[in-house]
Formats: sequence, C-alpha cells, structure tokens
Amino acid sequence: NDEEASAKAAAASADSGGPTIFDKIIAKEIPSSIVYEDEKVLAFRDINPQAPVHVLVIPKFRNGLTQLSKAEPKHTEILGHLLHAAKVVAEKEGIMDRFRVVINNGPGACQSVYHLHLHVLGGRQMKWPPG
Ligand code: IU
Repeated sequence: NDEEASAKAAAASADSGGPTIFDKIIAKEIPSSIVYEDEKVLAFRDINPQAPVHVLVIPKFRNGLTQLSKAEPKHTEILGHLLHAAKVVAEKEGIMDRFRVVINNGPGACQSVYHLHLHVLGGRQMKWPPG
C-alpha cells in the first residue's frame, strides 16, 4: 500500500560505502533463512517479504559493488554468478516459469541496503509495471 511504499522510500538512503547489515548476515552473526549458498554468493529470505517467495541474492565479497551503478568490468564474473544463482533459487523454490528478478539502484529506486542484491520474487501473480 501507499503508506508502506512511502515508509520504504523514507528508509532509502544514500551510498556511504560503509559496512551494512548484510556483512553480519554473511558472517552469520545475524541469523537468516538461507536458500542457497556457495563460495561466492548467499541467498536468504527477505525479512519483509513482498511475495510468497522473496529471496535476496548477494555477493559474499562486496568488492565495491554497493549498487549496480558501481559495476565495472572486473565485476562481470560475479554479476553473472549472481544471475545464475537467482535461477537456482527460482528452481529450488518451484517458481522457475514465473519469477521476477529486481535490483533497486539508489534512493530514487528505494535501495535501502548498500551491498548489491538481487530480489527474486514469485509465488503470486506479478504485476507489470512494478511500482
Ligand atoms: P532494497 O532493494 O535495498 O530496498 O532491499 C533491501 C531489502 O533487504 C529489503 O527488502 C529488506 O526487507 C531486506 N532486509 C532483510 O532481509 N534483512 C535485514 O536485516 C534488512 C533488510 I535491514
């Protein structure tokens, strides 16, 4: 709803380049519900799901990728790995033929955590265009 959307927009902040809560999730200092993990990426359930399936896929080593707009040629391998992991998540969650992958970039797109992450969403009819 609108109230939730504006709360999320207000929570959106700028890129400080500092550590984020995802570092603690990767270090398992904060528990998360892990869906998939390998040496490069971690996929875990979003704490505030926007669909029956809402999983975040993140690089374990941020390496400057606070947001997609910071991507450089050195990041192409991890970017591909993240997208492949999103597919694996969709497969594991049983939504292979009906899922969406979203990257919010910057305050104007409601990015709130500055550690690159893919949202994998599904398990309900998705609307287009997204809000
Ligand atoms: P965004 O694209 O930066 O807005 O997405 C950040 C997501 O991280 C958002 O969907 C939050 O619900 C989610 N999240 C989380 O899963 N666990 C946390 O501890 C925090 C945020 I803070």
